[in-house]
Amino acid sequence: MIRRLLIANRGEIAVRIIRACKELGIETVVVYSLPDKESLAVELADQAVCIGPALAKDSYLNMGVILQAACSTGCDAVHPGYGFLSENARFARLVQECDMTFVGPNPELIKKMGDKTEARRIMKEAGVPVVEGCEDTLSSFQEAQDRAQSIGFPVIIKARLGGGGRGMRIAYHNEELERAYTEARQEAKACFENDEVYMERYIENPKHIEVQILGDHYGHVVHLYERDCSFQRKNQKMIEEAPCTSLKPENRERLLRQAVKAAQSIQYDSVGTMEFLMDKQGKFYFMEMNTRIQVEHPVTEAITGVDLIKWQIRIAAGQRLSLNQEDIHCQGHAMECRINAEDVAHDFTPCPGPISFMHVPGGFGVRVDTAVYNGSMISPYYDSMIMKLIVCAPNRLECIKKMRASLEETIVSGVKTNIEFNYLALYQKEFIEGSHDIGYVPLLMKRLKENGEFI
Ligand code: MV4
Repeated sequence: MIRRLLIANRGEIAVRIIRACKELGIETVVVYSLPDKESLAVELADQAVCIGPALAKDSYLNMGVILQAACSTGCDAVHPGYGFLSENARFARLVQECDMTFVGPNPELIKKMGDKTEARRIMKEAGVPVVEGCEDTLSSFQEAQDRAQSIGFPVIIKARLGGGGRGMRIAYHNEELERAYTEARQEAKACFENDEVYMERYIENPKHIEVQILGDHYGHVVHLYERDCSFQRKNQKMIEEAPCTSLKPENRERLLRQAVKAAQSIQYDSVGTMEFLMDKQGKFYFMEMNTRIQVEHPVTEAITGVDLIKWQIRIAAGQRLSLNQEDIHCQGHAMECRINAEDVAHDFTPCPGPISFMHVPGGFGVRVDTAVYNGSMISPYYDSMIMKLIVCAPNRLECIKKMRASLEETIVSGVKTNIEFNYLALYQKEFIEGSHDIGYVPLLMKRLKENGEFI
């Protein structure tokens, strides 16, 4: 088993990992940047090592200093959390070369799934439905035109090394294709230092559904049901829930079966997520696989009662996944609201600053994951999420009501937040029906502005 684990992350996920380690009897070392010196994670970990200044590239993305911190404190494992180095195959490999356990999948799998055309090929091979599109990257604009002709508009151009929505452009007509192609390549080059792009038919107004997977080193793979993450804006999820109520039972069964089959086909050996889009006809298509723990993992924990971080660590340490599919049940409904320090009225611009006062809700079925406290500072250098509010109840409507009550109770003073926006969403017809798709947030924003909110 692991004795001492380094957490290469910050904020609420660092705290979440520390808590899991305490329960597992593992000592923790957290790394931090200068502005994070007073953070909750630094307070709660057994040891803390300063790794540099605020800019992520000089601290939380600096592989050299992080590995040095891990070695010099005698760690035998590294947990990357989400974001930062969590899907960096080179980092994972370096951790292993330092004779430490990387808490995540085999680095080869990170690399494979990070290459979106490769992931598409693998999933297609495994018999998982993928959207109509090209199996290879586009070699010229001429090829893009030919492909678009045969696929039919609208099409989407995506970066080979992309994911999470960066390096993507949609073309609704032939006239928009050249620009989409050029811009996608430019953005891909800037973000991923690789300008290779590929093309798919664009699915209009789908739902974003993802399946939580857990696999071990011995070929045992299970799913922990699905999440509906359709309430999002510019690829930033805002409300996530489990299960997805608009999924017909027969489609759910197929989706879950396909996701497990996909994970088995690559011998997936950690926590991971298979991301799908579901169109208006209820057909679903594999989009990409996330080879990390995700922000929204607590909604799955709430409906299954399974501690995903503890299993992620145990599996990395070589333990067998002793959960069988028959033992994993989906009970009730869970929902997460991400509370961000942002100005909703001004295009959701981040709003860093000091938290002068904060009150978090509680009660039966309410969980708050945060690293923010009275008097703490929201730094402009990192993302603006200050807390995750997760509630669970016997059914979706009760869950929505509990979320409303919890949001009413929440107080965050000193910075602007999206609390009220989330609250208003929970009273909208489409949200209550569960019929909202990935295009819903801008629609809701327009409606609220017309009603005199957020102007
Ligand atoms: C798509 C798509 C529609 N059609 N691919 C976004 C993140 C990445 N995981 C894949 N994404 C999408 N891929 C096809 N063929 C729609 C999305 C998408 C999206 C697109 C534009 C604006 C917001 C979006 C939110 C979620 C998914």
